Amino acid sequence: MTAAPARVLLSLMPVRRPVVQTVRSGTTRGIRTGAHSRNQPVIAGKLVRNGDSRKTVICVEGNIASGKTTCLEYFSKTSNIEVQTEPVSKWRDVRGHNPLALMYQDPQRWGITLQTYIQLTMLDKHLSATAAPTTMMERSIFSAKYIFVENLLQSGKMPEVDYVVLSEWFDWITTNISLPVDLIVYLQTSPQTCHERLKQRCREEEKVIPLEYLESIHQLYEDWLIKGSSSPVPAPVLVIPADLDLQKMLHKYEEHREKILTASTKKHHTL
Ligand code: TTP
Ligand code: MG
Repeated sequence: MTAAPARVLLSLMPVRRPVVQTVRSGTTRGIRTGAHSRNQPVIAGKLVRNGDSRKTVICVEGNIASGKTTCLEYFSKTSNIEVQTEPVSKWRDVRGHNPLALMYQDPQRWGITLQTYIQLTMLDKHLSATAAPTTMMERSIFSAKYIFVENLLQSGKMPEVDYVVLSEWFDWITTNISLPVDLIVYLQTSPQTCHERLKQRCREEEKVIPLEYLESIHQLYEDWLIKGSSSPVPAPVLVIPADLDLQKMLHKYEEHREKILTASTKKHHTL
């Protein structure tokens, strides 16, 4: 019997119980919803990844160019941690199209296209199986929605109908699929620092980003993770000030290593 790829297997079961159900390998047959299976009792619970004992998930959050990838690269050298970098290359090239560039050119028209795809790729990252007991990921499905989609709406760059459709998808996903996060590491920067770093790294699509855009994203992050005044926070938050230069940041990560590793092994939080 060939081993089933865990990343595509989902089964409907109460969250955090051991998996007892056999699921066919490599197909979407593993995905069952009580609502659609006439002969099965409807089980209260969420879809969870199959065959995978509960692993620790840490999400690294922060403004554009706040240093998330550098932070992940640093922790990738720690045994027991597996790092999932953001699928930004996919957002720049999906079957030859570049929805990221299109969104920056015309957010009204292409915001929903980009954000729908980002939501899918983030869901995929949350559900991807990793060998290590701890996974560290760049951002999450939550910040894509609570920060970027919200920003498009609030700045008048997303038609309300697009926002509503994206929200319906997001609500369905988070209601029906278990996406546990154990710790959020928030790299807190000033928008000015991010603007400087952005100019230095010179990603073609991002040349049009003004300081005001980074200020809006910053404000939304602060409301979400510091004030707790906007959307639900799915896990405890560890704030790391991240305006310092690279070498000092690496020291900071070292200082926080134990805190990150121990905090993430405490109580599990499921949204
Ligand atoms: P980031 O997710 O901030 O990734 P980064 O690599 O720029 O950050 P860091 O330097 O800290 O590693 O953004 C990638 C690009 O995608 C950026 O142009 C913002 C854009 N984006 C959206 O437009 N919508 C979204 O929902 C997300 C998550 C990103
Ligand atoms: Mg990055």
